[in-house]
Amino acid sequence: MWAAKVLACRLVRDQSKASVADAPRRSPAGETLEARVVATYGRHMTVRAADGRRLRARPFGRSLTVVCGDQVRCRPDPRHDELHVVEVLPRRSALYRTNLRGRSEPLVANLSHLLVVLAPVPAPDLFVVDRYLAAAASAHLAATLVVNKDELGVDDSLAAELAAYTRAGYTAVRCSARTGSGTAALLAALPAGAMAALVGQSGVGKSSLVARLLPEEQVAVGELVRAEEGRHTTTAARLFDLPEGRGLIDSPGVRDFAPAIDRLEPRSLGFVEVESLAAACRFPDCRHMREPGCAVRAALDAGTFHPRRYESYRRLRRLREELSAARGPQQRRR
Ligand SMILES: Nc1nc2c(ncn2[C@@H]2O[C@H](COP(=O)(O)OP(=O)(O)O)[C@@H](O)[C@H]2O)c(=O)[nH]1
Ligand SMILES: [Mg+2]
Ligand SMILES: [Zn+2]
Repeated sequence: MWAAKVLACRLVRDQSKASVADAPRRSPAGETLEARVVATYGRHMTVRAADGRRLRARPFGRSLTVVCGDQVRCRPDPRHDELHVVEVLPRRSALYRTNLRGRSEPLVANLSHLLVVLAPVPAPDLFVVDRYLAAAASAHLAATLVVNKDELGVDDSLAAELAAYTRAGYTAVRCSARTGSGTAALLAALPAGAMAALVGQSGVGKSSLVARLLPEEQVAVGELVRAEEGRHTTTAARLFDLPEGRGLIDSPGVRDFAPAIDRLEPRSLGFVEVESLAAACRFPDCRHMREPGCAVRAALDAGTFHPRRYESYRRLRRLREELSAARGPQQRRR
């Protein structure tokens, strides 16, 4: 206990020493090195040092949350053949969600782009798509819709939904990891230096797209590899290098996604249509639910705002209120 305290003090001292803006990447005194997290497996991870070495690491202490894309400071753990992550450097951006305990947590960090993947099968849950788009807009990430498995055909109702996204200003890239069609357009959607994450429901083909773009990489696709990996080593997220300094993060499939409510843009919740309409609402704090003189409701009545997108906005507004109410008593207790 006492030893742990002393060690903690020493780490803090070393960290403060190392946080000088132009400190060398490897400081002999503290023996720390800066690295980027390129894969996470539960609490374990792989980091890549500045010289390109890939090393195993794990966070030092329970309170440190480290995600794929993070830039971290590490020190060797002499007892194990791995590094201790002692500090997460400030994130330029991150995708945050509300976890099952109702808390906000980052999923991936230092992104510029979010690629929200959907497919004709499994049947798309567009409310999940909308919540990813809302989180992206609120975090100032560029978002692109990726419609995979295009060779299976897009039915009229999905085509109508895609048209609504396009009218709202989103780009939808149609592609197929199976045939390779459209994958060049997908790459072209990412400018040089972009850091993108593939997100979306399980089974839409995120890992298959990575495998198609980077055929030489070992990418876990579908159930087969998941079983092979076993329960304890399931990859949470993995960063792949693309040409022109671009990066692509494959994240695990999810059934649902709730954005971090405290990070949503308060006026529009990250709905781009609402953002452009809200300036014309009578009240500056209009929630666009039942308020008089609401420009969002007016656009809905006039048929210029897609009803399903508005329904999605309303559900997220309610979810945000429910989650804030649930958080209330906790905060009072502190
Ligand atoms: N027909 C078709 N199937 C695909 C395509 N891309 C992926 N799949 C299949 O969809 C399933 C899930 O793919 P996976 O990449 O693991 O999805 P992830 O959960 O989003 O990473 C696998 O059986 C793939 O073979 C595609 O373009 N067309
Ligand atoms: Mg996958
Ligand atoms: Zn309004």
